[in-house]
Amino acid sequence: MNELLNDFEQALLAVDAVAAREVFDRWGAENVRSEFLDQIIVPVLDKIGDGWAEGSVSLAQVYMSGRICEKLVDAMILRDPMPVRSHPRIAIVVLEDRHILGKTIVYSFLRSCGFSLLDYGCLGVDDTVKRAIDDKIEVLLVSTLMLPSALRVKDLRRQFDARDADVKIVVGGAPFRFDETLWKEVGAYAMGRTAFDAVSVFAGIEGGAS
Ligand code: B12
Repeated sequence: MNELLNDFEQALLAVDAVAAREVFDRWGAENVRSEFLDQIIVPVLDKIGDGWAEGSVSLAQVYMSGRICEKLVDAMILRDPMPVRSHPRIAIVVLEDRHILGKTIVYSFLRSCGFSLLDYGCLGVDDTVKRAIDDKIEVLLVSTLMLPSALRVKDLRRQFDARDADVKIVVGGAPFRFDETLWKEVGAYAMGRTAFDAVSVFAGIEGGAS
């Protein structure tokens, strides 16, 4: 496991997409392929992000690491989608942020599990509120990677409440993984650490949990 993590990190830092793919294939020979996301991609990108914050990794390396992972995720997730199932009206957005990889993974993963959802891309608070109300969204998945963006979820909640819009906000992304209570502070309905968590949140909503 450590060897795979290390080899994947070295492949990303060297901007070597072929070597990154080779690590993914090695993983897939013995493990559940979709677990590559949370077991390898997320921790390695976290580490690369820390390296950037400390000054040992360049922004270009961070950027290219994200691009290589995006391509890998696209290739692995959308292969065998399940039939569409019935569920609340769902949309996903990257709020006040440009870090799209987590959103892309959650979106693709949910679609591959048979959920049909709208993808709003990257939007600010006002546009998100307008679109969610126009589309009669019942569950809004919000991905943020920067703390200031995560804190804007409070404004989102306030604006929905001011319009009497019963939209359940489910949050995810690094700030919520780093601070386990932040989702409550910003008024979210729930938080997911991984793409898989979103599915259990929906199960709770359909089962009447609140
Ligand atoms: C790649 C990256 C970039 C890339 C983004 C490429 C892209 N197309 O997305 C680039 C180079 C462009 C970039 C730019 C910047 N970045 Co940056 N970046 C990262 C890095 C290294 C990895 C992020 C990532 O893609 N992770 C992999 C994905 C798959 O993980 P994830 O998003 O967490 O998603 C998983 C879960 O969280 C969950 N999930 C995510 N969303 C949701 C939503 C729901 C509903 C659910 C259920 C689950 C869920 O599911 C996913 C899969 O399991 C992080 C480090 C980190 N620790 O996160 C820094 C990081 C987020 N960046 C940071 C910063 C500061 C910046 C810049 C401001 C740098 C600059 N000075 O320009 C800009 C800002 C861009 C902007 N306006 O948004 C900081 C944020 C610090 C903070 N506290 O706010 C971090 C934490 C780095 C650091 N250690 O300082 N960045």
